[in-house]
Amino acid sequence: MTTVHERVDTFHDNDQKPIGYGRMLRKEDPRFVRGRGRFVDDIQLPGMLHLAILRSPVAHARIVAIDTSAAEASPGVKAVVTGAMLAQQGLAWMPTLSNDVQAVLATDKVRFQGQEVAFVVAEDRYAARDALELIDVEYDVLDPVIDARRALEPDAPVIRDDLEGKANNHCFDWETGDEAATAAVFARADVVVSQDLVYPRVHPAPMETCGAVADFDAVDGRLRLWSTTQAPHAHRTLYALVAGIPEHKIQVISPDIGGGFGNKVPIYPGYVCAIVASIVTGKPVKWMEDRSENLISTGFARDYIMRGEIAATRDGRILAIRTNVLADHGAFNGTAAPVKYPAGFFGVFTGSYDIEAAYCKMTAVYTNKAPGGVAYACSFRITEAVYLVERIVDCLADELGMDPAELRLKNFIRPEQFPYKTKTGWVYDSGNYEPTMRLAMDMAGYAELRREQEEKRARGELMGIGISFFTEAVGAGPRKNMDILGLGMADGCELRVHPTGKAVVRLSVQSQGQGHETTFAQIVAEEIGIPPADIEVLHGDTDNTPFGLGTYGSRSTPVSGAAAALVARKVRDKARIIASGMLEVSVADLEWEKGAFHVKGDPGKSVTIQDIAMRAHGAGDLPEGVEGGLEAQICYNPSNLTYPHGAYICVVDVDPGTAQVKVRRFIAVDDCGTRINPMIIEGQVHGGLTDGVGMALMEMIAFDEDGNCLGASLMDYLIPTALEVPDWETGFTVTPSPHHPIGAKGVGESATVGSPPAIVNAVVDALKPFGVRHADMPLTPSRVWDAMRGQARPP
Ligand code: MCN
Ligand code: CUN
Repeated sequence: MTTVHERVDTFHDNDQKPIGYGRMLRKEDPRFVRGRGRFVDDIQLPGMLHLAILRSPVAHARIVAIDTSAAEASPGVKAVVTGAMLAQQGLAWMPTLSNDVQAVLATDKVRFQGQEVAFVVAEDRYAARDALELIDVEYDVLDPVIDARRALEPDAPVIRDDLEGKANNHCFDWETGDEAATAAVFARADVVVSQDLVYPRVHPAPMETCGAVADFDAVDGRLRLWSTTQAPHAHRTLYALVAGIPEHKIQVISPDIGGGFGNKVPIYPGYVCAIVASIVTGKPVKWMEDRSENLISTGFARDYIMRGEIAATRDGRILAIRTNVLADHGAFNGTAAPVKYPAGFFGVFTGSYDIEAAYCKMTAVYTNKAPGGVAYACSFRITEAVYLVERIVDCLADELGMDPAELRLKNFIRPEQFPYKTKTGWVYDSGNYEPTMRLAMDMAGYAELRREQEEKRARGELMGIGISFFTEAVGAGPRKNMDILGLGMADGCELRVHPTGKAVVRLSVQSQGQGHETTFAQIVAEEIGIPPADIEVLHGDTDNTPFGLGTYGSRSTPVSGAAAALVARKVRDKARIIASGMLEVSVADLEWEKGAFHVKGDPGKSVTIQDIAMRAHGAGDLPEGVEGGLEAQICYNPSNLTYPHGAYICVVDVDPGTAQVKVRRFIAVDDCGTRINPMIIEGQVHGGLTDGVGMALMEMIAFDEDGNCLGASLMDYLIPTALEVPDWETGFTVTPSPHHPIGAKGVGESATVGSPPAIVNAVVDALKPFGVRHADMPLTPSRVWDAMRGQARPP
């Protein structure tokens, strides 16, 4: 383990050519800063038509009749399609990524406000939108179920009466851990603390909304689809299954993506509508949703109502954690998680602590709200798990009168216990928690902050210090127990070195802003000694990249990053054989040093990778049995996930007059194993921390009792800006993953996962003088005010 000192070849100019990991500027940025990115909405095809979707104005209603005649007569309109028309082709319903079905266009009922009811295809976007208003839909409005707690009441209206024999709103049950063993530990514990917590429904709100351009060629039966997807290969397979078009005739292209944050993992009805529209009209068709459509109808996140319980000894040894969760999955279960994990990786709710027993019971329900249930930098529900454990550990510290840092330090899994099997069956690959925590405390000046807090409290000022310590599980597979709709979670990768020593690496994962064009070039550069500037990274096009399951759950570095390193080693192995022929020595007599093989003991006798590449393609003999060319392809199946960790400390000031929370300082120490590009990692962390401020203090998708979504624009659904966030203070430790070829762990979601509990813990800490032990997110001034008043002690 090392601390803040970086092992870097620092280089800020891509023309310099050091090999290896370091703060290389992003190769993709020259096109982005010049406004030359190519996003789905930039795609213009000759004769292209535009599609607009009519959405339900109500949350729950039976569709009595739809009259499209006026819309069809509207100028520029080419087609108007309803659910009934799709049903005739067997296309009204599609499978979701979690083995549920979702309506492409509603046929029988609408089940959430914003649900897709019909679409118009017209010559331009305006004509299409205008015609929507001419479609006349008669609804028979039904009572909606908005609160998950209401969903299971016997008299609650049944939402999914499309499912055969379904007489309630139950979606699934799930449990993990040992119920009896946990109950036994709770029964003998000195101290038991329980707390109800709500993780509100929030939205990823990427800058680019979702959209697609479909181009079906009726002559050769080929479909090209540009779409905003984080998982082009998985989507292609699903389209093949739904539309009956053979897979090799479908090309899914995910060009530049303007942020995903999980929002672009699911398949949305709009994508399917665009495909259908292109088939029906014989023309390319573009669908691009607007901001409101994105906010009200696409994959939301969280929406967990949790009860957390923690058992401990009087002196602060945590013994067991138990939780009961009510999960709101909306109208269709559109969760994107490995099939055997309907609650994602929530099972890591035991956190970073060495405990004796744990148990979770979860019930998931349908409600009249938009489908989804995983998106938003969550590492598959680890956000909720970390919030649960880090909040109840703080509640325990409060109960015991112990310092929350001290309580955590006392209960950490110790370095010699790794690999550590948790009580819910996860095997943490590596970790060294105490130095990470101590570094964060040093950077914060923890003891000094506590003294300052004490002085301020004496003066009636409200200052809070919040800690969170997290362990994430990222990098799904292994394929044997992780798949999406039967597709195993392993990743292909291909590397071709051209005759002049320039290379192309083809990835199955997709970048939506994380800088893969840079970091994957760095990984390959480190292994085969070709400068990153000479390595082109290709992704996001199923015709031109090997199969793989895509980007989510911060799996790119753990899975595809490993694949890239290994494919480069495979190429290097071949290069070594060619080099032995060129230098006329045996393979065993060669030594590799960044970019060249030389004869052992004779560094003057060497050939560079570029020399070898030319020989591999050129005239002249190659060693016996060696084919020409210098390329390789692999499919990497990880043996385990990687388990990054981090220690976050947040300092807030709460205005006692207005209840406004100001995040004054935020210290984030992350450990993602070997660091490929520290600049990119810091960017990922800064973004995730900003997300955390949003969720903790501002964001929530709210509904009124009729099921109207109250956050249909960014005026109402608040997201954080530079004004709400402090200057982030980041640090790091390095505990490599033992099974990853370069020791790297994922980091893309760490900060979103780790920061909300730190902020909430800080606010609750600030409100301690009022006897507050918990308050639910988002901690808006009104909620903080209520917490202060509701629980204020009599003077
Ligand atoms: N990295 C590194 N060293 C490591 C680990 C990662 O240099 N030890 C780099 C990687 O090479 C990559 C980036 O950090 O460039 C993130 O890597 P990783 O943790 O593997 O995560 P993914 O690339 O799989 O990205 C997905 C993750 C997820 S799931 C969400 S959600 C999210 C996130 O990344 N969405 C993002 N970060 C985002 N960042 C931007 N700008 N936009 C989004 O939509
Ligand atoms: Cu959960 S959001 Mo990211 O895994 O695509």
